[in-house]
Amino acid sequence: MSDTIVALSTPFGLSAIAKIRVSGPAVKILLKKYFFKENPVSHLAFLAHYKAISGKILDQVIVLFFTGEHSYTGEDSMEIDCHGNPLIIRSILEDLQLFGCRIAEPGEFTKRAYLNHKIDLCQAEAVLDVIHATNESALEISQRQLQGTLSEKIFHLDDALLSLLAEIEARIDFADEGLEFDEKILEKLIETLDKIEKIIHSHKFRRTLLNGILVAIVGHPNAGKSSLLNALLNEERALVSDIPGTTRDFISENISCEGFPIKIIDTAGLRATNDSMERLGIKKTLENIHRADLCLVVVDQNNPQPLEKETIAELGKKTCILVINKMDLEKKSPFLLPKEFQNFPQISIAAKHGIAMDALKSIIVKNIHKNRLLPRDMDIAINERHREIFQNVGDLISSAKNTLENQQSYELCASDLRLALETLGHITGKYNTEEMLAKIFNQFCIGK
Ligand SMILES: Nc1nc2c(ncn2[C@@H]2O[C@H](COP(=O)(O)OP(=O)(O)OP(=O)(O)O)[C@@H](O)[C@H]2O)c(=O)[nH]1
Ligand SMILES: [Mg+2]
Repeated sequence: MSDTIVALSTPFGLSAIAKIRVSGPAVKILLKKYFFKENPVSHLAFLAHYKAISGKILDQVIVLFFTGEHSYTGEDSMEIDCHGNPLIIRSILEDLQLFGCRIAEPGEFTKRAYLNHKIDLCQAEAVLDVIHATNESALEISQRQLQGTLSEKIFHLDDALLSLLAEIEARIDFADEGLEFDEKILEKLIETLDKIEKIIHSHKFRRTLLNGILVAIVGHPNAGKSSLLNALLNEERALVSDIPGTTRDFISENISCEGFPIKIIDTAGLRATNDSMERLGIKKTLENIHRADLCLVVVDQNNPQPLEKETIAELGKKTCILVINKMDLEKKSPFLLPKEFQNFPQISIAAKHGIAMDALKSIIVKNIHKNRLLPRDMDIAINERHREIFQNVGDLISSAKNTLENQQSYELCASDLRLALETLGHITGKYNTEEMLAKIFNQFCIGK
C-alpha cells in the first residue's frame, strides 16, 4: 500500500460541487507542494487555488485533510472539493496522476480501511448496502451493520467457541487426571448452534427487505386500481380514466406502511379481450400475481364481476385482501360478493377520494405479521456470503456436538471447533484470501 490513490467520489457530470478523494503516503507532500501547508491540521478545511504542475490554475477549491489515525482509510487522506464541471474534474485527476497518484480501483478506499483495521469485512460489505439501499428499512439495517451489529454477534460467538475449545483442550491435556465429561459443554454447544440458526434465518428476509414486500393491485378494468395506487402514494402517478383497459404495462413504486418497506404494483385490468396489447398486459398481471407476497383484489361495489379460472387459480395460491371500491357512490343494489372472494379479509374504500387508506394499510400490516413476510425487530440481514459461512460453521459445531454426545474423542471435537473458529473468521475478515477480497470489493464503485 505504498502508492497514493485518487478518485472522484461524486457522480461524474455537471454538478454544483465534485469531491476528489486522495489517500496514501504522498498526501502530506501534496499538501505542501500544492497548497503550501507544512503542518496541515486534520479536519480543518481551507480555501485554495489548485495550481497544476503546468502552472495553470485549474480551479478554486476547498481542501480537507485527515490524518491517518482519524481518516476513513487509516492513511493520510484529503478531499478536494472543486466545481462540478467534468473539464475541471478531469484536469485535476490528470494532474494528480502526473504528480504520481494512481486512479483507485473499485472500493479501494474501503479496502484500505479494512486492511488498516478501521472496519472489518462485514462492515465493509455494509458500506455497499448503505449506498444501495432503496428503502428506509434496508437503509436502517445496513447502517446498523456498519456500526457493527453483525460484527458484535460474531465477536460473542468467537468468544464462546474459544472458551469451549479451552475447556475441551484442558480435558485433552489433563486426561490422566480424569476430568469428568461435562454436560455443560454440550449445553453451550447447543446454545451456540441456536444462535447461529437465528442469524442464518435473517438471510431469508434479505430479499424482501431490499426489494420491499411485493403487493400487487389486481382486479377488473375500471375497478379503481390505478386510483388506489395514486391514493397510497399520495400523488397522481398512474393514469386514471373511465375507459376500461387504461393501464397496460404495470407500474411499481415504493411506499412505507407503518415502517414496513412495500413495493406496490398497479396492473392491467383482468378481462377477456381481443386487443393484443391489452392481452400482453394481462399476461404480465398474472406474472405479477405469481411473484406477489400479497394481492389487493379491487372490485367496484356496483359492478363486481367474476374473474377467469386462470386468475382465480393464481389468486388461490396467494394471500389476498378484498378491496371494495367506490363506497362514496350510492349502492345500486346489495353488493353480491363473488364466491371466489368470500374467504378474503375485506375492506371498503373510496380510492378516488383517499377514503379508508389508513385502515387498508393496517390490514396490509396485519397480513405481513400473519404471514411472517418480514419481522418487525430485525437487527441484521446477512448476505449470501455470510449465510454460506455460517452454514459451514454450524455444520462443524454440529459435528463437534455429535462427537461429544457419543463421547468418542475430545481431540476430534476440538479439531472441529478450531476449524469452526477459523471459518467464522472469514466473515469479519480475520482470515481472508485475495480471491475473497476481490469478489467483495469489485462490487463497489470507484471512489468508495
Ligand atoms: N366515485 C368513484 N370513482 C372512482 C373511485 N375510484 C376510481 N374511480 C373512477 O373509476 C374509473 C376507473 O379508475 P381507474 O383507477 O383508472 O381504474 P383501473 O382499475 O386502474 O382501470 P384499468 O387501468 O382500466 O384496469 C375512473 O373514472 C375513476 O375516477 C372511487 O373511489 N369513487
Ligand atoms: Mg389502471
